Formats: sequence, C-alpha cells, structure tokens
Amino acid sequence: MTGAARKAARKLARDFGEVENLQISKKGPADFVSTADKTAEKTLQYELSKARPNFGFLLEERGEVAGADTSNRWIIDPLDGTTNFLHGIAHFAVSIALERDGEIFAGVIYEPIHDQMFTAEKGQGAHLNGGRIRVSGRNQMHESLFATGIPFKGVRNHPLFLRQLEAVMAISAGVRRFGSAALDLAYIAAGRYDGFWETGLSPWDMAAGIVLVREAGGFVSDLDGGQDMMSSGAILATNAPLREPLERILRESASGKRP
Ligand code: 2AM
Ligand code: CA
Repeated sequence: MTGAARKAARKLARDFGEVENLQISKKGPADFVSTADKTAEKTLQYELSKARPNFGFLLEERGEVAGADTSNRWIIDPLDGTTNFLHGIAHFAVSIALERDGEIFAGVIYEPIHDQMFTAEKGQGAHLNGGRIRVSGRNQMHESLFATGIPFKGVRNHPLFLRQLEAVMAISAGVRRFGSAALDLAYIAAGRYDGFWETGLSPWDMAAGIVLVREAGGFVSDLDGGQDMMSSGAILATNAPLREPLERILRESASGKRP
C-alpha cells in the first residue's frame, strides 16, 4: 500500500509543480488536474492489482470494480484535497484503505509535499513515517483545536453547518478548514487536531482515516453516535475525553438548542 501510494504521489507532486504555471491561463488548470487525478488512480489500481490480483476496488473516479475475492476490497481516493491541488495549495494526499469483510482493516494516507506517510493496520497501531502516533490527550473544549469541512455550492446543508460552527467556535481554541478530509483524519490520529466533523463525504474520503484514528486510540462515529459514516457521509472523529462534549454540542446545535 505504501509503495503504491509513493508511486502515484511521485507523479502527482511533479504535476503539482505544473499547476502553478497554469493558474494564469483563463481556463485555469482544471483539465490538467483532472488528468493528473485519473493517472494517479490508474497507477494505484495497477500497483495494487499486481500485489493482490483478486481484490476488488472502490475508486473515486472509476467506481466499483469487482474482484474474484469478495471479502477484500481497496477503497481509494487518488487525490484528496483536489480543490487545494487545483489552486496550487500544497495540502493534498493519496488515500488507500483495505476493507476486509465489510470492516476497514488497514489504511495509508500519504502527503507527498512534506513526505508524511500515515499508516495503520487493525490491532497494530497507527504510525507516521514509521513512528507511533496517538490522538491528543486534551480534555477541555476551550483548549482544543477542531477541524471541519465548510460546505460549498451544491447539496450540503449550509444553515445546519453554520449553527454547528457557531457552537464549536464559541467554546474552543479554534476551528480550521484545510480542505482534505483524509488529512484531517490523519491529523486527528497524530494528535494535531483534537476533533473533526464533516458531512457530505464519500467512503474514499474517510475509509483510510477511520482505521488511522481508531488505531491511534481515537473514536470515530457519524454525527448521531452511530457507525453509518460510510453510507451517511457524516463523520465525527476525536479522542476519548472530547467525544461526549463534541457529540453533544453538534447534536444540540443541529436541533436548534444551541448556541
Ligand atoms: P476531494 O478533494 O477528493 O474532492 C473537503 O471538504 C473534503 O470534501 C475533501 O476531502 C474532498 O475530497 C471532499 N469532497 C467530497 N465531495 C466533494 C465535492 N463535490 N467537492 C469538493 N470536495 C468534495
Ligand atoms: Ca476525496
């Protein structure tokens, strides 16, 4: 998984250099980025098929590709943080998860520009460039830093998000929006952020991050405290002490009880 991620990322990093040159053109680098994204996905599919010929795939670009082995499936986002990449902002990642019998078994999130390789395997802990990582130990909302995703043009529920943001910003040390859900989850696993929530995501945005956070000692749920993250697209990730207060504040702001 790490080998495939590095291979795809090497080309992505080169393409990222090109993107800057394309900003000044009227159309911008959109088509170029879309090709870079698809090429990265092809590389990942090729490399992982070579290693495990029978596993299936769930790919952001190509969708579902059935494998002979029905219990193992790769869930892949070749370029998470596409908007950042498109705008020449160096915060994006390759995300690969291995789902086994319906459960995320292993995950790799690779951020090529700063060479950060986040890895986790069920029961083996979470690592950054080979060193063990843990979720943060902060237990006070007012000391805690949260990450989220701000809804954009389209289907997401903007008023609900504004209520949640208002409630969290009022009692925390700050809220960040960096634009890659995969890296947000990896940063939770590394103890950088203390909590993260977002809605409207797809399975490939969060699959690898889920096992990373869990193996780093954190908690992942949907916004109702259930485990329907992958199907609902809503996710909350945090450490043990902040789990209850963060869940509560998001729930109460959704129901209009807060702020
Ligand atoms: P992407 O960069 O692969 O599109 C940002 O809020 C997060 O939402 C990113 O992880 C981004 O993944 C994800 N996302 C999912 N659907 C999106 C969309 N239609 N537009 C922008 N970001 C989207
Ligand atoms: Ca994504």
